[in-house]
Amino acid sequence: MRERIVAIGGGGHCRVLLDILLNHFAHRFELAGFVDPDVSLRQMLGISRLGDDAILPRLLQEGIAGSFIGVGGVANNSLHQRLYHRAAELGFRMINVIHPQAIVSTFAQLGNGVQVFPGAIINAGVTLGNNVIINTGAIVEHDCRVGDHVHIAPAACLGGGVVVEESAFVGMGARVIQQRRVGRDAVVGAGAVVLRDVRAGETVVGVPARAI
Ligand code: JB2
Repeated sequence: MRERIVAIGGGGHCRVLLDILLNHFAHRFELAGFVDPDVSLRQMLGISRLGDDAILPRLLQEGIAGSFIGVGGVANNSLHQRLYHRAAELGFRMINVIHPQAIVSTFAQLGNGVQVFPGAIINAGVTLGNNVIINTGAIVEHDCRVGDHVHIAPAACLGGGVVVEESAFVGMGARVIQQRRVGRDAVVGAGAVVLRDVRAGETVVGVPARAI
């Protein structure tokens, strides 16, 4: 039997997730709809808006037991993080959405609510926490440790053994050389090249990356 699931958030990030689920996982999941506070939204890719977050407990009671966070956010993971905690606390099973054309080593460990987009590569020995986004074409080299709620944006690259702590954001096309650490809540700007550790809460940009 297919698992009934609901998307939380119905913007651009959700569109990519719906596309993956509808095209590749229709045999496993039945998309009941999405919840979003924007009342002007009706449908996305044929999937209906069911209401706002207030209806989530009722959906659970109706047997919609699975969910995923459809909000990505750029440089700010707070909404993505808050919605994940709320859904998990309510009791939803937070599903992983892994595009079949992503390469994920069988020697990588993935948490719950993990999203891996087309063309991403995750090599052996990697650990991804809960609610992590590895966006389109991003590379996570061997033995990286990526904390909860981290977002690695499209085409970003983490060298071997990099640690990205909870809720940090690595922007599009950024590169972090091997063995460096990106601290909790830090932001690495698009295209930056990180040669030294980035402190918690710090924003770095440029080549080589410097704090701003
Ligand atoms: O509290 C909320 C809430 N607040 C905003 N609950 C729920 N369920 N949904 C919420 N939203 C909704 O998230 C907004 O009403 C809006 O429909 C959606 C955010 O859509 P948006 O397209 O603005 O952002 P996104 O996070 O889906 O996509 C951004 O981040 C991605 C990683 C975009 O910049 C994309 O281009 C990017 N790829």
